[in-house]
Amino acid sequence: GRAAAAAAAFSSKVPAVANPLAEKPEEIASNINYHAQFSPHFSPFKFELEQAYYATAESVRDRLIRQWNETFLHFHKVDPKQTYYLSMEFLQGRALSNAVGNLNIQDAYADALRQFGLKLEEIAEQEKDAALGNGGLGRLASCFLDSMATLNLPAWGYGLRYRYGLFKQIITREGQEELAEEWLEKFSPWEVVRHDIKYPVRFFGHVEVNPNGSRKWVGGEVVQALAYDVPIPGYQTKNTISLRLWEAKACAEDFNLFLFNDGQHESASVLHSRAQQICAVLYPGDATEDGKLLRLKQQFFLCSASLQDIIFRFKERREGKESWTWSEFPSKVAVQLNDTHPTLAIPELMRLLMDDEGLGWDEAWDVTTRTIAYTNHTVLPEALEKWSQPVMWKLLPRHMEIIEEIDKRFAAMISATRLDLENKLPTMRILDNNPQKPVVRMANLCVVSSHAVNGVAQLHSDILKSELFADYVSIWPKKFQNKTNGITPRRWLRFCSPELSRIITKWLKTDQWVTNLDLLTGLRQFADNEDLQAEWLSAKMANKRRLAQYILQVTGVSIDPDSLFDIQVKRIHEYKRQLLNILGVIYRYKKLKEMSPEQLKNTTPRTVMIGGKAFATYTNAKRIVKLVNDVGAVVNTDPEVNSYLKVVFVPNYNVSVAEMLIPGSELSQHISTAGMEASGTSNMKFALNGCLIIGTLDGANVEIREEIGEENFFLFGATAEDVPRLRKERENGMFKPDPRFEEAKKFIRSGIFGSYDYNPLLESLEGNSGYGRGDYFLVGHDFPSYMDAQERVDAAYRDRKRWLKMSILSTAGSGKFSSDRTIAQYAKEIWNIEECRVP
Ligand code: B1H
Repeated sequence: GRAAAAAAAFSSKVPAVANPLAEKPEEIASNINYHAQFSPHFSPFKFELEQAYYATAESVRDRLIRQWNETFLHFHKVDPKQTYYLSMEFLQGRALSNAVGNLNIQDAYADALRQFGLKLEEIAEQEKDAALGNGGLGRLASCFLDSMATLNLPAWGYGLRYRYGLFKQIITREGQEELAEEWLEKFSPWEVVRHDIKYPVRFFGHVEVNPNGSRKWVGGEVVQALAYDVPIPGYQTKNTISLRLWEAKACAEDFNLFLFNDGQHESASVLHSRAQQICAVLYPGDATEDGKLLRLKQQFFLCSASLQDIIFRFKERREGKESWTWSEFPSKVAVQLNDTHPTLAIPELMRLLMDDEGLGWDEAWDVTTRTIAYTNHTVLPEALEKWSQPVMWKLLPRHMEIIEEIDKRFAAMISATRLDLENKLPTMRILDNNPQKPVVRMANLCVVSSHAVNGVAQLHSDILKSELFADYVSIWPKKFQNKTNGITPRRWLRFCSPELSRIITKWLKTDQWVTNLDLLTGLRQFADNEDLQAEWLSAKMANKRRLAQYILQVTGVSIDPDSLFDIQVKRIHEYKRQLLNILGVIYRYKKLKEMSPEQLKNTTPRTVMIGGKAFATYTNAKRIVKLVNDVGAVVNTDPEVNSYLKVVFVPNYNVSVAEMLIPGSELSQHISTAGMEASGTSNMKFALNGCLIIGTLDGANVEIREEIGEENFFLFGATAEDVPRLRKERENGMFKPDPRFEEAKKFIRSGIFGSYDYNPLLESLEGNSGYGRGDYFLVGHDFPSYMDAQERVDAAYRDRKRWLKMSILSTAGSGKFSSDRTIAQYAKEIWNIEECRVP
């Protein structure tokens, strides 16, 4: 059929002339044809979807490379101050549709592919997601790269080239199972290996003291960091910046040919396989000592390679200059730490400046602190990194000396001050010297060594100042800032919902909103307009039908596009309270079962979709996944009520799945226990796509509600301020559960959802206190107000005009949440960098 036709077109119709700058569809087709023949990855004369994807991607890459090189040269010539964004995670997702969209050549490519009988969207779907991250923190890094390129900022991303990204989730009878996701299995057209960019990174070894007193880290094992660059095109600009991902390679001489020829094949290549482990997987399990050590090695590998590269570039651009000093470094370099994962950049920069470049402590410290800034992304105690001191002494002996010195000088600075008298020093120090378990507190090291520390939403930044970092605020009141997160409007509206985008452009009479998202407020004046509402509804319906198609394909469950599409997608975590959602669904199901046919007719039909991955060793999270699937299996096959309620677990939630779900959503749930979700970013994506939010006053929900108006937000639950008191009351046995909450739990216990043992999950909600007990996340407390809010949702949905108005106002009020705004603030208030546009 189509593949044969495409192959015929491929071999006959198109002349084999390649012009990488082609703009006309015929020329683009010929360029694609050229790549199909001369950049082969498969046997000749095959031109099915997969081959067509590679040839198309390579054709698009030709265009990127030209402007990418120009950007690099321009930055080199101008030598502006540059930002380096260090992150253990980048959740890039697919690149092809983003690249043709940002270059604004999607129509030409769609036309060209049509000549082969192919559709651009189908070709784009061939691409595997680059999932080098876990969730919001990694996706934020990727949105930031898009904004930095679009704003023409001189900036780089630095990360690791994991061979296996985040696992692939499949759902079996047992619940979630994890499979390795080999995104590099075949070949990625979006990375270029730079064989000339290579740095040695050392582990273990010892410190040598030279006769002049200077110190040197020697011995141990050395691996090479090899650069792979990924082009990041800006939207409608030539500027194309780089995401540089490091791969670990053993040195050639590490292969012991003698041993190998002696038949000792494994021992001969032990150093090779040890090097390969470093970039094997994102977030290796760290339950064991070896796992922890590997994770620490990964972090140091990223920091050391990136800083050597940054220093090399700084020196290269100073070459031939009459005189320069290291004190200029912070006026050319800003390093942003994406959470504490790259904290080792601090002692590594100190080491490179002192031991390799010969600076004294004070000078090196001044340069380091003026260069480095730190973003905190969570206040959850279990996510605050603490590394064992003995492990660090073994792996990084010179860095531990430096950390000790930073700690000593910090303690001296505090000693005899009010903080010391109030006995704050022990918790403020970087080293926790508890003899049972001495650790390095990475967040404290970051706060002490950075010139700026920021949270990711106003409420979160306030909590950092009043709780986690409160004691430091009196010493450095100006160090603490807020930078509310954002999302790129290109991927998260313009490309994932072309229908809605066209309507917005038509009513605003401009497409400038794509780079100036505040223009969306212009929709407010039309929120009641019947013509806009009709167009809005038809775009939503088209997106809902596309989503229903997808759900049928991946789960076999058929859902009704006329029902209310209610979605909660995010990592599965108890604080995010997917359990509250599913308990609400269970209660709804029970009530539907009790209704007369007459009553049933008056209910609002709902399709509840829940998706997300549970960390492989997080047992309660896996139980929640299982419960959602079990509830779905019962509800969806219950003929009495299944036209009023469906429950779907969406498997393998990732960036591409999000691009399908979010445009088709009408209600989304952001229902974390107040004070626990630092920001959330999918809340912004949903609101931007005209989806209403049911949520708590947590993270960026607070600001979203302010922007779109409280009447357009379904609010419920305790406030962050209430939470500590409510937890105390709960411990003191003062909590009286709502009967609806009891009824929902009892329904699970009745066994209606199967024989799986849900007791541990139910027990976590009960008792007054204790490990895994006592309802730490206040599901029971918030349940009644959650159910009330759900009733307000149902009522609002029955009034179609009112709902559409609220939906339009959600989009209209989302302008603040563009990552362009966020990045402009970082650039001005932390990095002090300016636009450097390629002419
Ligand atoms: C966020 C993480 C995180 N905060 C540890 N912290 C990790 C912590 O692999 N690890 O060890 C990985 C990730 N991720 C998220 O960051 C917050 O929970 C969200 O609320 C926030 O929107 C996002 C971006 O700021």
